[in-house]
Parts: sequence; structure tokens; C-alpha cells
Amino acid sequence: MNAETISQLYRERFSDRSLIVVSNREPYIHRKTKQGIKIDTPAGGLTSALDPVMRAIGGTWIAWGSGSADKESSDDDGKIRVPPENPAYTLKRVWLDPKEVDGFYYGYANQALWPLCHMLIEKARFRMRHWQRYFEVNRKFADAIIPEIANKKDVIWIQDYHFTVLPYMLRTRSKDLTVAMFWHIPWPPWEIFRVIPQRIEILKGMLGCDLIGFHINRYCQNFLECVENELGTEVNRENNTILYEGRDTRLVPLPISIDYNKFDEMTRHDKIQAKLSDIKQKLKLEGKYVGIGVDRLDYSKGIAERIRAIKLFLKKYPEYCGRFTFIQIAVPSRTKIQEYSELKEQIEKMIDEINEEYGTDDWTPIIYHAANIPHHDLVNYYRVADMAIVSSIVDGMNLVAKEYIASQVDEKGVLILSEFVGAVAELSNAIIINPFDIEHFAEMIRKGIEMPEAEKKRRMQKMRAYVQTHNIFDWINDNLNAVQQETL
Ligand code: GDG
Repeated sequence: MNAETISQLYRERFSDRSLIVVSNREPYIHRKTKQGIKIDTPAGGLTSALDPVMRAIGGTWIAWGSGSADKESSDDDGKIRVPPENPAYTLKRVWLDPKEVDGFYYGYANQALWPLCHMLIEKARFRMRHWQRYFEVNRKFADAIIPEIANKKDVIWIQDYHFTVLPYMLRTRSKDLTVAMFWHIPWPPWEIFRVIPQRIEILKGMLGCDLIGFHINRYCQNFLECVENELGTEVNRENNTILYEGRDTRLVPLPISIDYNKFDEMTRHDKIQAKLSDIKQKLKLEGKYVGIGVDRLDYSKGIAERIRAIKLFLKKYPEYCGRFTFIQIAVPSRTKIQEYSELKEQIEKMIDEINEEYGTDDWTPIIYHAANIPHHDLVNYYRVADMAIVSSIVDGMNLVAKEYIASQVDEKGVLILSEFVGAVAELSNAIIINPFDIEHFAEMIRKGIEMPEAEKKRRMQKMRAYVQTHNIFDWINDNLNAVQQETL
């Protein structure tokens, strides 16, 4: 499936039904700079995955207008056509004041739901004022969505944990709407979920949907278990449905993916060789075995565990000192939350220590880059790297693993992958690690480096073939099929 086929299929199946995507993060952010207005694409899995889909299908994407120049770049309704270079869909921005951002985004979404769903109970903070703002912002989004519905059959597709109560709010305004949701992070087992004081409101809110997509079936099963225990509702485990207040909600496992062709093509660009030489020269990588990690700087991504494993690897195998360089690209994220600013300090300290202990005048073991790099530059780093390490301690799916695979046009790269990411079920040809087992992890780094070329190639070919045929357009097709089945 590719951009053209999905756009054609959408028109055939949903001719008079528009697509309205709703997310917290917007795909394009206008920012004031000294040189004028700059447009950023945020680092993050959701926007990277959905922008190609919206480019292909068109429609409206409703999101929080978070950029300092967003207002002046949008019309009176907060709307602007994007992508800026080749407009294909409408972005409608919702304006939030600082208190709303604080309570809704930094508060309930990212200090309560995010850690809890990643099963890190001790990091979760539940504050009533955060919940109240979260609830109010969900209502504000409902108010922004309603005027965009031209036809009752339009597909409203809500993204993620920022909007658990929004589906029910929409449902109370009109019973016939088509409301689907995709949950991008893990759904925890009931024993963990039950910690949330607002758990009943959350479940009832989400059951306003006709359909809820999760990356893998285990998250669907966890959700069913929560509904059963909290609402006392009967669930059908055979077809993953819940009958609640006279309506059905169906859960579907739909592993998200990437725009494979885009990465593959970017990596085959004619100027790529010159770019790779530049990077190698600038970072002194010539003759080195290069590893890479690319993450939003988040405690779920297992960056500290990765650094520990690299340190142990260099200690156990000193013959690789001077010969192995690791590039860590870590885009700062949610830095207003103390937990995240502390993590940033911790990671930087760990990297400084290892560089101090092992580095020499002409070799830095870990090169750290803490900035947002656009995808067309990021692929050069993926391509330069002989190995990628994805070591999340919990991760809904993880797109970096798939992006790395799509960028390995010469089929030589090795992927080290945590067994705790959603993607592991699909990428069994990676070298699988447990990020908490540092000794084994260090050993697997060595195994990856020393693996015979033919085996590297065999594994990478299989993973590339899989991601190519299970790309973001296949994912959207599966989502649309499920929506169609539920709502026709
Ligand atoms: C959530 C779930 C799930 C990274 N650095 C830069 C940059 N990135 C991009 C990557 C990739 C994305 O950010 C990160 O995707 P992930 O999947 O790792 O993670 P989350 O942001 O945590 O996303 C996750 C995802 O939703 C989708 O459902 O897979 O499990 O946690 O695309 O390339 N992008 C840019 N500059 C960077 O420096 N522009």
C-alpha cells in the first residue's frame, strides 16, 4: 500500500465522509525567531506517522496550537493549510492558555496517565486540579470538533491518552457520529490501572468510541480486563467487543508503522554519499564501528540502561576502545516537568563520565546530540550507523526501530531491540535484549558487531521486507477497514 492507493481507496469507500483527526500535538509548529517565522516538525511518533496519511487523504487535523507564531500564521478560526510547501489538508489549531497547558498537558496527561500506562506507578502524580483542566480541555476540543462535522458520517479519529473523556462528550452531542480512537502507548494491566482515581470516568469516556485501536492484542486484553473489573460489564473476548449502555465498542490490535518508501528514498538520495562523508569527517567516524540511538528524551526509552550497557561493553572488551563510537540523538521533551529535566541531567552526566573515563584525544565513545533534527537529516545518521539500539523499558510500539530498518538500503545494519517494545512481535530478526539485564545487553552489543555479514544481511532483508509490506498506509487501511465494518 502506498500514498496513491490509500487516497484512492479512501475516496472509493468513504466518498462523502471526511476524515477529522484530533491530537494534542500539531504536525507543524510556527515559531518566532530572530530571522523571522520558522516552521518546525515536532519529534514524536504520532505526528511522524500521521502526517503522510493526511497528506494522502486530506481532511482536517485538529490540535493544540503550541507555537509562538501559530496565531499569526492561522486565520480567525485557527486554520491553516499544510504542509506549508505543498498544502494537502487543513490544520485547525485550538488555543490553550498557560493554566490549561499546565494542568492538561504537563499535568494529567504527562504526569498521571503517561507514567501509569508505562507501568511506572511511583512516577504518577494525580492532582485534582490537573484532572479538572484535563476535563475542560477535552470539552474545548469537543467544541472545536463539532463545527467541522459536515456530514454525520464523517470519521472523527481521536489520538491518544490526552483525550480519554472526549469520545463520550462527542457521543452525548450526537448518537450517530462515527468516533474512533487510537491509543499510542501501552494499556496497563488492571492491577496497575486501578490506581487511577478517575478510572471510571476514563473508561466511560473511551467507551463513547465505536472503535479503539491499540498496537498489540495484549493491550486490548488489558483494556477488556479493566472494563470488566471496573464497570462490571460483560465483554466478548472472542471478537474484542464491549457492550456498554446499549452500544458496542470494538477493540482492534493495529501495530502502527512508518512511511517506508519515504525513508528508503531519502536514503537513496544522490547527495547521500557526500552527506555521509561529511558526518563521518565531522564526528571522526572514519574506520569506526558506529552505533546509534534516537529518542525523545523520556524515561521510558531506556537511555540510561543503554549507556550502562555500552560502558560495560567497553570495560569487558577493551579492544573496542577507539573502534566503537555511539551517537545518541536525544530530543529534549516535556522539559518543564522536573522528572524530565532531571533525566536530561542524569543522561548528560553519565555520558560525560564514560567519555572522561574511556575517551582519548581523538576518540569520543558517546557523541551526544540534544536537538531536534529533521527527518531528511536524521536518515543520514541512520545510514551512517552500523547498529541501532532501541532499549526502551516500556514502549507502545517504537517507530525508530522501523525507521532504522527502512534506511538500511545496503542491508548491513544490525538492530538491537528491547523485548519490551510493541514492535518486538514483528521484528524477531533483531537481536533481542532485556534492558534491565545489562550484562547480557553488553554481550549482545558485541554479538551484533561480530555477527557474520551474511547473517546481518539475512536478518535485515527479512525485517525490511516486513516493514515495507506493513507500512503506515497498510496501517491506515486496516484502521479504515475496521471503522467501515463498525459504522456502515
Ligand atoms: C508514541 C509511543 C509509538 C526522534 N528524534 C527526532 C525525531 N524523532 C522522531 C523519530 C520517530 C519519533 O520521533 C519517535 O517515535 P517513537 O515511536 O520512538 O516514540 P514516541 O514519540 O514516544 O511515540 C510509541 C508512537 O507513539 C506511535 O504510535 O511508536 O511507542 O510512545 O518518528 O524519527 N524527529 C525529528 N527530529 C528529531 O530529532 N523531526
